[in-house]
Amino acid sequence: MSSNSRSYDPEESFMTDVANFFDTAPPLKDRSVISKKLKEFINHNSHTAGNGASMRKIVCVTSGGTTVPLEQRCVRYIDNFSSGHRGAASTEYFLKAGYAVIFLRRRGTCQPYCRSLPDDPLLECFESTNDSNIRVQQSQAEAVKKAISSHHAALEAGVLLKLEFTTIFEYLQMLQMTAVALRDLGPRAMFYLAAAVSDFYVPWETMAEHKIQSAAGPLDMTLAQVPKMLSVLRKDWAPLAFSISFKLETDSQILLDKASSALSKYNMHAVVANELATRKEEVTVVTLHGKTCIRREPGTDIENAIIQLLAERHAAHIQDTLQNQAVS
Ligand code: 9Z3
Repeated sequence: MSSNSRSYDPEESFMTDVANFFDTAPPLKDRSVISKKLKEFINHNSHTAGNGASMRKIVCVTSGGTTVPLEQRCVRYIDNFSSGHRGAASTEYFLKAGYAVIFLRRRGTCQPYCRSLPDDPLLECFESTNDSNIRVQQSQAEAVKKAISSHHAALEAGVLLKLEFTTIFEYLQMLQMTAVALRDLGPRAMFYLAAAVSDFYVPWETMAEHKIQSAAGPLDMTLAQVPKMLSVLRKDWAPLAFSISFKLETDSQILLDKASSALSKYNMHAVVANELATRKEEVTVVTLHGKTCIRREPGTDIENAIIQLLAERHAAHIQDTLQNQAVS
């Protein structure tokens, strides 16, 4: 073996894939605007409440599915299923629990406080009057009032920041920006990663520029693997933050094993395991201390109990981290 030949290092190869992903991704169009919003939001919520362990906690909730474009001037894309209900409902319960929330959602998916409104609120909540004015339909008045006042209250208090993505490229760049911006918060930051993130993608430089032509025959394409950024989040972007990922399966036989392996492989603090068909009724929260099954109680959302449990675990994480820092 020559003196400069090097053996394969999987960690180094992974970090090269991560760097390649970001280097070749199309840059975010409004990066400086997002960066400014994040800075102001974090600054505002770092100075408003308490000190030490009692200071305001900030959670980044991701929500909705990422797309994988097949063409640079995108006509077709692959999508990941997620209505955004989990993220939107969780955001409401986090706000209720006193958290400030960075809500990173797929454009067009469910938003906090809109869950009780009809699918098309503009067309279904309003009606025109005889004198050509517009008014809220009586049957929707309570729901509309509640949605508007809760939403405005959160924005006015500066405890809700909404950011939007569509593609896997936008999502991962925005997650990285958010994580790095939250790093100084240490254990007070939480990541609640409910977005359904693509596992495979077409690297930008190998992607067709124009619409792929059907006259060329059947489409045969190889998708590259998206580097799993969960471990980078834990190791580099925000190592002290309390990080929760979600594991979605359609086969209940493999769900809990896959969740446990995600917990250790990506060094998560908790993995919320859910099955597609029953996700609104039952989840299992997997941590190093064991598995907790949560079922929806009648008259409430399952997210109510999920956030209660995670907020308790997060408080313990903050205490532990601060104690360790004081000792060392
Ligand atoms: C989830 O498992 C979410 O709970 C759902 C929520 C997407 C099922 P809805 O938005 O559904 O309320 O309709 N999210 C994570 C899905 C995911 O892609 N997880 C990856 C995986 O399972 C890990 S990052 O491999």
